[in-house]
Amino acid sequence: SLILKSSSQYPLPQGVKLSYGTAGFRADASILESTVFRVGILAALRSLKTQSLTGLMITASHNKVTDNGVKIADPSGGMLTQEWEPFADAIANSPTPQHFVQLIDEFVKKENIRFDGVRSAKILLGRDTRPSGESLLEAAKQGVYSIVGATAIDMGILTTPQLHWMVRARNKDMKATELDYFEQLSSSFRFLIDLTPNQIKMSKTDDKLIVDGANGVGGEKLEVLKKMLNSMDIEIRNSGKEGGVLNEGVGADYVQKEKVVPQGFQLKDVGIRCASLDGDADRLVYFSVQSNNTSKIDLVDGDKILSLFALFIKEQLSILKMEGDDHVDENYEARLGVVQTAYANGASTDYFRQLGLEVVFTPTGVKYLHEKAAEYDIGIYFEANGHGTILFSESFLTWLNARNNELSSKSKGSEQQKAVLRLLAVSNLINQAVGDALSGLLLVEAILQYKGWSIHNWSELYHDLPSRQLKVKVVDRTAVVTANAETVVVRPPLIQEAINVEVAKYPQGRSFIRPSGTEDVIRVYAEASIQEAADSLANSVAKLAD
Ligand code: NG1
Ligand code: ZN
Repeated sequence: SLILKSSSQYPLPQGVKLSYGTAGFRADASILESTVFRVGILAALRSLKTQSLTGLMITASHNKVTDNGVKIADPSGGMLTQEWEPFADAIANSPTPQHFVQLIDEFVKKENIRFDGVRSAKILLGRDTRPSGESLLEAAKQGVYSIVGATAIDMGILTTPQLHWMVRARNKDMKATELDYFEQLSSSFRFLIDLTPNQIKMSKTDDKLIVDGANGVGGEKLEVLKKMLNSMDIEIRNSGKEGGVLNEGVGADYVQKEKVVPQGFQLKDVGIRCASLDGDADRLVYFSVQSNNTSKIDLVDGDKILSLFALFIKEQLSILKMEGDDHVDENYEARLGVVQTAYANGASTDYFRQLGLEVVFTPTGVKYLHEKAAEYDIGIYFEANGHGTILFSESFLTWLNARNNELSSKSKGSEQQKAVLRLLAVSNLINQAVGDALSGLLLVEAILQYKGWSIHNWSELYHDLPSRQLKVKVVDRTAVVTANAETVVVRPPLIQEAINVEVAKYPQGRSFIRPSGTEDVIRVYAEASIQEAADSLANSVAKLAD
């Protein structure tokens, strides 16, 4: 068969063992060709099965430049369905072309995938700026083309969220080019800004934003977007054009984990609002340079972005509910939910509960958070590291549109109509497929303007509890099994009891361990009322994990 012939050209290197993990396959780029080729086939099969377009993205996000990775976007624009992950693992590790073809035959039968030519497979391909991306994209195309009748559409260099957005838009028969993406973001942003109360004007220094592009794809895309925003003062550093290395001493992962300034930021930036993207622009954090120690930053992480979004949405919902000349039955009880992981700072969770919001926890990994958030009318999810978005239910959007029409005739320009329009604008601005640093950044900027807030005002919403993250190298990370959204270890036995004993020694102490889904390590997280305590708790728990 065609698959047998072409897969013989992509043999699996010796000793490679890969797992689809939290974010697709990732490894040193030099060993990934056969994997990417096979994922090309997988994306085509997924397209045939769903009779829709799928996506394939080549990126290793915040990992080092010599790494790369590959993942599939489902027709919804979200991550590959979890049901297909075991098959993804099986084909990526299949030792010979013959075995590989056999696996595919069996799966095609089991899933009842038909090759009747009624509708052939279509896959949108994208990659980040890694030098290895070009040849890996070629391998992905070869994979796609080994399925008869399949089409690969090469979109070139994109951010991960752009690719996901395009897959979603195409399957909804909406405009889906890169220009459409920029137009949707910029027009909904300008629309939101136009709805900012007039009395609020920013002071000059609060106007400026400096963005660290992680020397990746995000900086160059933001340059394009910026031209369509006209009114915004954005300076982009580490765009990759100045010769810096991708993710090296720069980017959202570095800034969030190390809590230090990225390369290219210095003393003169004290007091200015700064943001940092990761290598494929699906993570966003904000920060400001500390005036007393210019290597240190005040971090405004994913949890705090979540807080700002939740606060704004909650405000708009309460304006909607205000009593006017409307009937109560026109009110829609929108269910607003906040979704976090165990890595969320405890102070953020307390803050949400004080606001009276419903908070739920899922295991680490966007696929879990996204799924949970989709259960609400408005579901907001974020990982502390800066990956997240806001999801709106179809029924709520339908209601908002109907409400807007009604208010247009009854009380045009009323506060209630403005709130409706703001919520609609947010649903167009914020990426509905996956966390997106560029759309997230524009929403943060719009809300700060709306509230007339500096980054300092925002940061003061609550104070993070001091925390520490460590990783422990182990022989077999799968030996650790967790439950309750990864907050409790169920295996090996007795570890959880020992963790509890340590935690009890510290005021406001909290700690958990879990196997990483992307690295061969056990991650340790600890927080406590002071930094020394968080450090010491993390260290003692790390010893237990070893
Ligand atoms: P793992 O390696 O499973 O902890 C990391 C991040 C996740 C997610 C994935 C995918 C932390 C603690 N973990 O997963 O949140 O972003 O990478 O990139 O930040
Ligand atoms: Zn990323």
